[in-house]
Amino acid sequence: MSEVSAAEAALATEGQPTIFDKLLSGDIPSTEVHSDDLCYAFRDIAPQGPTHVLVIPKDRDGLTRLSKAREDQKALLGHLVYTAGQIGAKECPEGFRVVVNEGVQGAQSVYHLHVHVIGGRQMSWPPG
Ligand code: D5M
Repeated sequence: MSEVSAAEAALATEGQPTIFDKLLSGDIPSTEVHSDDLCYAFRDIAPQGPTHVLVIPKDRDGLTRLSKAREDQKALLGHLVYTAGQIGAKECPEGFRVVVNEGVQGAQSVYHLHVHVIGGRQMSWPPG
């Protein structure tokens, strides 16, 4: 398992195309978990648990990070979280965690909003 360091998070560039664009276009491979009109879910390349899935909007449309969400994107946000819950319920019936990392101190490294679904092991609190 790897960690996103503060330095890596600080280096991530907001507003530029991200690796998730290449993943959505199929230029780089990913392991699909779910796909619909609005979102794509795939397995994280550096899993933090037996299940680690990322749910992303297919159209980033300025949604680089949670704090940049517009009022007209509320339904999309709901859909992303709903989908995360459905995936978690299916793969991790004993429980799971849903996380959105935000900005440098939140250790965000990819500026295309994504919802992490992590589970399959016992979690602790608080997070690091
Ligand atoms: O999380 C960004 C996440 O994106 C991190 O957990 C690794 C994951 N990642 C990065 N590149 C890939 C590819 N190519 N496939 C699958 N997963 C990937 P953050 O919340 O921004 O720190």
